Amino acid sequence: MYDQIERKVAEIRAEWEKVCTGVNTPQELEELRVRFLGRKGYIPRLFAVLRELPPQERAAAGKLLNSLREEIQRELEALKEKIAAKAEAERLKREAHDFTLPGTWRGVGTLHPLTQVRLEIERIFMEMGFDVASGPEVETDYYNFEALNIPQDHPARDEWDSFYIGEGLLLRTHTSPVQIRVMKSRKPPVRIICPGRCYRRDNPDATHFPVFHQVELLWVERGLTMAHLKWIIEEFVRQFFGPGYEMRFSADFFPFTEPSAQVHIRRKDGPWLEIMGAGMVDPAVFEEVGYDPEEVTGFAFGLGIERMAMLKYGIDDIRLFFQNNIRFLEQF
Ligand code: FA5
Repeated sequence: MYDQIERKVAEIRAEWEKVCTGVNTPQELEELRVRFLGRKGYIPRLFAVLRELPPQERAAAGKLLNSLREEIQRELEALKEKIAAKAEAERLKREAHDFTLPGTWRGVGTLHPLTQVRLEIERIFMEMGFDVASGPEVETDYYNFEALNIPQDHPARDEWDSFYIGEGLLLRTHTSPVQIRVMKSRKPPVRIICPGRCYRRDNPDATHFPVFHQVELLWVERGLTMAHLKWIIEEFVRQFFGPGYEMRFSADFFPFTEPSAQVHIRRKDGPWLEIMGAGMVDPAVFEEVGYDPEEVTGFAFGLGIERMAMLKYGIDDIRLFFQNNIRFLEQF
């Protein structure tokens, strides 16, 4: 009987040695484990036979069988590790990146032309010593009109057709309310600019849009005159446009400045385009903010950013700035 067991063990070992070299996947490995060690596998079946052996042979045969089982278990473990290592190596190879390949160019965006123009305007005035201030786009009737000497029912309100969004609240029609906010919060001298968005119920055409941008300027100090205002504007226009542009300064009316002016610019022999309203701060406005009009004088202007960009880049329709057409924007 013992001889038979010994022969069987040798047969199983021979078969194991034959098949174990051909295993490549975890599934194949599992099939082998079941074939040799599973509940109905070769080795457990042989253990069952062992019970029928006479006691004096059983111990020796059991030892033989145990060592075969341990050997196969050890080798299964080793194979498992080998297969896992191979799979990992293949995965790394498959997922490896070749960093020497040329990349896919996704393009770099550019600043919107209106942003570029705003930054350039800010740069010029900051170099002249102006601070940049800001104020809310949702404004009260008081700051947008009343404090600027434009009472309810004043005909000048017709010029600024407004978007009202509630009792006494509107989208600001110009950046001039920031003048009031700044003067109420600071003592003179004041020297600020304020770039920002404005809203009017204007029908869109080549030079108007319901949403547009202004830069407000305000300088308050002792002894400022219209000559200073004119010089600042001329110097700014010279720096911003360079040669090849003409400027025209003419009389205008605003309730919050006296005297008031408007400025037109044209490029070579192109059409004149109004770029700003300006003037000497009206004494009534100084009184409203608690400044003494006998002590200080000042001037202000409100400049249209879109109009500046149109003149600089030779764009004849303001609506192009708001269509977000990439072929248009890419040119800047
Ligand atoms: C004003 O808004 C005054 N607050 C300017 C001012 C400030 C005068 C300080 C005196 C002292 P006006 O409505 O003219 O003025 O607008 C000024 C500029 O804003 C215009 O010259 C134009 O360049 C621009 N602008 C006005 N409305 C529009 C619009 N719908 N679309 C594009 N630009 C506009």
